[in-house]
Order: sequence, then C-alpha cells, then structure tokens
Amino acid sequence: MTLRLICTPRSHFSRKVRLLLDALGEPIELLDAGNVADDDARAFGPHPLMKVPTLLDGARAVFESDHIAAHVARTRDPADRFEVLTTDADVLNARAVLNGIMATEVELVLAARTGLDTGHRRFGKMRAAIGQGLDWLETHHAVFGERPTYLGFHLLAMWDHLAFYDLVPLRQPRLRAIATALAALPYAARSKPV
Ligand SMILES: N[C@@H](CCC(=O)N[C@@H](CS)C(=O)NCC(=O)O)C(=O)O
Repeated sequence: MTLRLICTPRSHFSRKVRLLLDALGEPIELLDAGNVADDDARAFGPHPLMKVPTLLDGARAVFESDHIAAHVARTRDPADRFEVLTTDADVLNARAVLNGIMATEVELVLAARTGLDTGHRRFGKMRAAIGQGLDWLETHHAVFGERPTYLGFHLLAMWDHLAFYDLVPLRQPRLRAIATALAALPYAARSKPV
C-alpha cells in the first residue's frame, strides 16, 4: 500500500522524510495540510498537536519526523542504507542540534506569520541560538561523512529552509559545501522549498 504523508511543500521536518523516501525509491502520496499556522485540526489528520509531518501507512499513523524515518527504515529498508537507525552518540547530538534549529525556525516563521513582533528579545535569543547551533554543526561537520545518509538529508532540509526564509546569515562554509553536494542528488530538487 502506498505511503501517505501529511505535510506542506515548505516544511523542513517533512522534507527530511521526503528525501529519505525519494532516496529509497519509495512511492509516496503527499497530502498538503495548507497553512500550518491555522488551527483547523482537520488539516492535520490524526496529529493532536496540529503539526506536520504525519505518515499514514495503511491504518497506522506515525508522528514525528525521526520516528517516521525509523518506521520507514524498519519496514522498507531493513539494510538501513541511510543509517536512520544509528545509535551513534555523535550523530544523535547532531540530530538534536538540527532539530532544535528547525523547531526554533518554526517559532520565528509562525510568529511573523501570525503578526507577533519578532523584535522582542525572546526572538532575539532564538536567532542567536540558531547561529550558535549552525556554528556547532560547522565545527562538527565530520559527522556528516562522505556519502548521503539521513543525517545529510536532515542538514539539507534545514539549510534550504534557512536560505528560503532568510532568518539568519548563513556563514558556515563547510555546511554550505555539504548541502550543495547533497542538493545535486537526482532526487533532491523535487522537495526543495519554492
Ligand atoms: N518535532 C516535530 C516538529 C514538527 C513541526 O514543528 N512541524 C511544523 C512545520 S515544519 C508545524 O507543523 N508547525 C505547526 C505549529 O507549530 O503550530 C517533528 O519532527 O515532526
């Protein structure tokens, strides 16, 4: 049965899952939730927190991008070619920083979209945290390795989203080089935010 993903075209949390599915050649039906700032629960399917992505695998719903990726690896790619199921602490730390940056981006983007003053100092700290997170990833760039993995898909999804929304200056040359190389993969353009 074809997998379905409740997502949006610009969602970076959705894109890392889409990149994994496209890398695996796994067909996917995309269900667009629309404006994620809206509070019409019906758009988000079964997710009680009104967030995307949610994977629908037959009757089973899976929340959380990394849990979705793990479900996909366990059920569609037992060889785990993209190292989704790793327990390596360095990779998990990098994932935590990537997820933290991405979650902070969501808060900034949705604050602006719903009319909050993003000049408030709470949002200033958020922008600073994104910058420090990027610098940390730059220092630890070796964790991304030489070949495409789910961690690289995660980086590409974050990088293109940051570039799209222009939230902070992107000053990390090694991260840029890794993201540029991954963007050249044949399946990367399909999910790029436009
Ligand atoms: N931890 C979640 C984060 C999901 C998330 O924040 N998604 C954003 C879109 S990229 C969203 O739906 N935000 C709506 C909201 O926060 O109200 C995951 O990894 O799936």
